[in-house]
Amino acid sequence: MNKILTLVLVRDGKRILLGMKKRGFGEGRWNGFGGKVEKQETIIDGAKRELREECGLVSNILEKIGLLKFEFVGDPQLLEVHVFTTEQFTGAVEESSEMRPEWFDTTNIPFDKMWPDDKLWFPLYLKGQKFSGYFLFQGHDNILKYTLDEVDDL
Ligand code: 6U4
Ligand code: NA
Ligand code: NA
Repeated sequence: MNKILTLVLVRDGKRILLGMKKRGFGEGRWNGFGGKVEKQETIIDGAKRELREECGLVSNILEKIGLLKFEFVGDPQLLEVHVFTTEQFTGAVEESSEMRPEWFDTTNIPFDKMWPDDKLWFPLYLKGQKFSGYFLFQGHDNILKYTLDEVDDL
């Protein structure tokens, strides 16, 4: 069975909020906010919870924009990452034990310190195009093959 994860990208005009992951999966990389969906919650509720836990922001208007599947050589479990975005949120950005949030200009996204798939699908995200992708990784740095499609519905 796939492991279901969420990823939330917060936009404020030309800026995007990313978090430096301080521990665990993706440590040392800038990423959106998110994590495992818990048994009793819906995917979107999991996304909202992780957003609040990891950066302090509250949003009730998350728009689904992408579905990403990741496979790692040697690991039979597929990761299924549901990607959301929002421009409407309340609260104040706060550092958490897991993430150090920082605003970036969308013309200056730190792709060198992000998951390598991000530079492939961010251009679609930034132009408002929904997407669906699959990435086969060797370790955490190398993409052996991938597919990435623009979609109308997710
Ligand atoms: P705990 O330890 O419970 O806080 P949890 O929050 O459940 O962990 P976490 O933080 O390990 O899960 O979730 C991984 C996060 O990394 C999710 O937001 C999805 C995201 N992610 C995983 N692979 C990714 C990839 N290749 N590219 C990307 N984000 C990825 O942009
Ligand atoms: Na998390
Ligand atoms: Na979690």
